Amino acid sequence: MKLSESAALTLASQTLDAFKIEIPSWGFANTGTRFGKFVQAGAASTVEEKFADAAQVLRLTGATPTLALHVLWDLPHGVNDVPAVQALERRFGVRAGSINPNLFQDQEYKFGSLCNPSAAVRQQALAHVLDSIEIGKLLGSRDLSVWLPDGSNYPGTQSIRKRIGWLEEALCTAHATLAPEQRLLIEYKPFEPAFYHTDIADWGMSAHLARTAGDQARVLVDTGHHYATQNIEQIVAWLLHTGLLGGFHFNDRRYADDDLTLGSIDPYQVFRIFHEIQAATSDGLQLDVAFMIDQSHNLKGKIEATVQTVVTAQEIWLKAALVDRERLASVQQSCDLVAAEELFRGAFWRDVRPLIAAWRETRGLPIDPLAELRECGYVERINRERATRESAVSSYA
Ligand code: LRH
Ligand code: MN
Repeated sequence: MKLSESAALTLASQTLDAFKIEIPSWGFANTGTRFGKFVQAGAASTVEEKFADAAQVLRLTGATPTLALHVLWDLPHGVNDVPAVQALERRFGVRAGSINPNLFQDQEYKFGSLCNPSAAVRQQALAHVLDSIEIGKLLGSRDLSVWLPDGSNYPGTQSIRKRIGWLEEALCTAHATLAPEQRLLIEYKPFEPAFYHTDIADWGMSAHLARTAGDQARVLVDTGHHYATQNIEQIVAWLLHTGLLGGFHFNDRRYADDDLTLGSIDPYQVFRIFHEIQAATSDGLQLDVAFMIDQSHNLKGKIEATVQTVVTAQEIWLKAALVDRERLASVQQSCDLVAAEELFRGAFWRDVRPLIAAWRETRGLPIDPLAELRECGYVERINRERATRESAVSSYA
């Protein structure tokens, strides 16, 4: 049943009012690849500047109330930095979002962090995770998002099964310290920086660890952490079916974990993922899925790339909301393949930008956030203000 324009606008308003996506503090910092970093004068290097930039993105898009924090980059003094972050939350009207421990930059983690054969190193890594959980409690942020670079580079050099045991133990201990409203999100990645085995390499391993850790643990799907041939929306369907889907790190890639801007390479991929979530919701599944962006903006302007990403996510989320799921269910049931595909893809082809512009107008948001960013002079101002100091170039690819 083709929606009337007013019905489409009503649906668009409901859909976009509810759509929130978290932005990463590290998306505003100078980052690069192992081959080099192209420094941007206006890049943020303090947590204060990251909150200021996040406030701009919220002003322009209305969809990003929380900022993901990476502990050693944003709270280098651990819990002692919490009051300063709380002051920034009040000043900039952006709340601290997911708390991400850094288990990948300390020299001790050469052979792993929570999976390291050395009990002392495992203890050190666990202590950092427990600190991060404490920071989350004090900030009232729900998700503790764990990613491990742990693995090995050569066959026979590590006991894969022993490492599984150490990991289960550490995540159970961490889970036991969570506050009732907190969640432990376990992120998987098939390779890099390890190139023979990675301890949490796929959704099945993450799902097992989540089940073993406890009922506040979930799986985090980073869209860049899949082999090119993997069907990510099928993995999402399984995690929805098993109640283990906790959240996403959205980005895009042509080859591997390229951390490019969402929808820049394969916007239809994001549409297929969003459809699985919206279909599960309309089938009555109670979902609690955190949408987060995890990108590194090495060449694009960092705030521009973040605004572009949020706008693209809003567009694709609304396209997925416009799928006539009732009709789709019936042509799927009757195996009318072409009718199903045309209906499904038809929603993706639909240009929803006029609908979103109308919604922004009703919400007092800039009709064209990217144009407003260019006109408001914020980027020019921070380029001037931040150019004076030696800009920190954090070493993360
Ligand atoms: C690892 C990862 C992880 C973050 C890091 C910034 O590739 O996706 O989520 O800790 O990027
Ligand atoms: Mn990630």
